[in-house]
Formats: sequence, structure tokens, C-alpha cells
Amino acid sequence: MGIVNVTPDSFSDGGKYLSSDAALEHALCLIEEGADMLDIGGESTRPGASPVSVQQEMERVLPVIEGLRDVSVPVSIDTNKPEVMQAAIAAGAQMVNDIDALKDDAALHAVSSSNVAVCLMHKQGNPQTMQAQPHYRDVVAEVSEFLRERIAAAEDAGINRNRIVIDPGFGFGKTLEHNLALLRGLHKLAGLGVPVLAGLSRKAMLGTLTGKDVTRRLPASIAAALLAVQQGAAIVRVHDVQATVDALKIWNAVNGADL
Ligand code: HH2
Repeated sequence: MGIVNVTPDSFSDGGKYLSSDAALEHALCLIEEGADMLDIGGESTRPGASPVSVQQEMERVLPVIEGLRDVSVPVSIDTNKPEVMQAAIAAGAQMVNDIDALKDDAALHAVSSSNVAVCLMHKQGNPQTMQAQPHYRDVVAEVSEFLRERIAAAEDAGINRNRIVIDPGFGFGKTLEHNLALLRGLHKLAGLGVPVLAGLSRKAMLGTLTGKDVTRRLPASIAAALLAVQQGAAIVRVHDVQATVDALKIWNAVNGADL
């Protein structure tokens, strides 16, 4: 899954693809590089990010989603706003990536009344405060239990299991130790019976481990993506598609899978 951030303030590429033209060009480039799906976002969720209005978020993402109507890969909308979900689905999005795991009833309805897929992500707190004091007794068990409940809520609302993907939400209200425990225990989430998505690309935990700033985290991001796949992730959400695809080709060759 290639990331397209149509934002001025995303943590690693804010401002690079803020115009629809630049975002579209980047999206097409990621497909060329081998992305199997794209994730379009119009609001940064980095710790401390400022919220964006529905209107502003739509103005950012809708022209990009419309411009991608005829591409060969599915397009996901990265939003927690029901109004943006609905408009994005009408514009051609085939998946909703919700960092709030459809906890808002209107968001649940926006997805259940359509036929699109959904990514249910775990987070503790909200982007303004989530890194202040994350706390868990057993992070893997608690994240797993939360995702199990959200899968059940989605199914109860009429969303078939085969439309659901889950994500532990690396960096969303988690310390380095929590993130590492989740990466080690990712196969346990895979045991919930729906595909697991992992988003580790360029994240702060990789900076903490390597001492590298956000522009120099490519090798660490590739290592993290490979480890996530090894632990059972079916989808990796990445900024650097070409490099990740190459790394996965080697992994798949050794493990007897195709890419
Ligand atoms: N991470 C980010 C945003 N959305 N969605 C899912 N499902 N999983 C993630 O790990 C995830 C996500 C943060 O990365 P990015 O979009 O590059 O940054 P920003 O939120 O600053 O735009």
C-alpha cells in the first residue's frame, strides 16, 4: 500500500504533494513502482497534528481520488470523518482506512451501507495527546481484544469479514517497547482471521532505534516492513514503494511466494 499524503504537515512528506496535480503524479508513480493499492490522506495524524475541517479535507482528497478512477489498483481513503468517507466512496474509493476503527456510528454506517473494504486500526488516545503517557498491562492482548471487538461490531453492522483488514496502529499511543512487542506479536493478530496491515514506514520508533532523522529511515523502514510480513502482515503501508517491493521480491522468492 503506497501512501499519498495530500497534506502540508505529514510527519515525513508534509507539503510535498499538497496540490492535486502533485499528489496525482506521485500516486501514478507509486503504481508504476509496484504498489498494489494506494492510501490517500488529507489530514496528518502525527502526534500533535492540528485537526482539519471536513470541507478542507474533502478539497484535498476528492480531486485525487477522482483522478485515480481509472487506475488498475484499489484506492483507500485514510480518514476518520464519516462525511469524507461517504464522498470518497462516491468518488471511487474502494477502501476506508479509519484510525478510529469505525467507533463513530456514522462512520460504521458509511461503510456498512456501501460495499467497500475497511481497515480497522487500534490507537490509544488521540493524535493531540496520544504519545504523552501510553499505558498497557499487556499491549498485544489488549490490542488484539480491541480489534476482535471492532471486527464483531463491523460484522454486526453487516460488513462481511472478507471486507475487513486490521492494524495494530504502530506509533498511535505506543512507546517504543509497545511497538516492538506488537511487531513481535503480529502473528497473534493474524490469528483473528482477517488480513493484518502494518504501517511502520519512517516512523519515530525507527528514528529512536537508528538515531536517523525522518529523511534517512529507508533502510530501517524496509527492515521493519520485511519483519512485519514475516510475522504475518498481508499489507504493508509504505512511503517508499519501489525499495519495499524489491525487498519483498527477495523475501517472497525465499519463501516460495509470488509478487
Ligand atoms: N499511520 C499513519 C497514518 N495512517 N493508517 C493505518 N491504517 N496505519 C498506520 O500505521 C497509519 C495510518 C501515519 O503515517 P503518515 O500518513 O505518513 O503520516 P501523517 O499521519 O503525518 O500524514
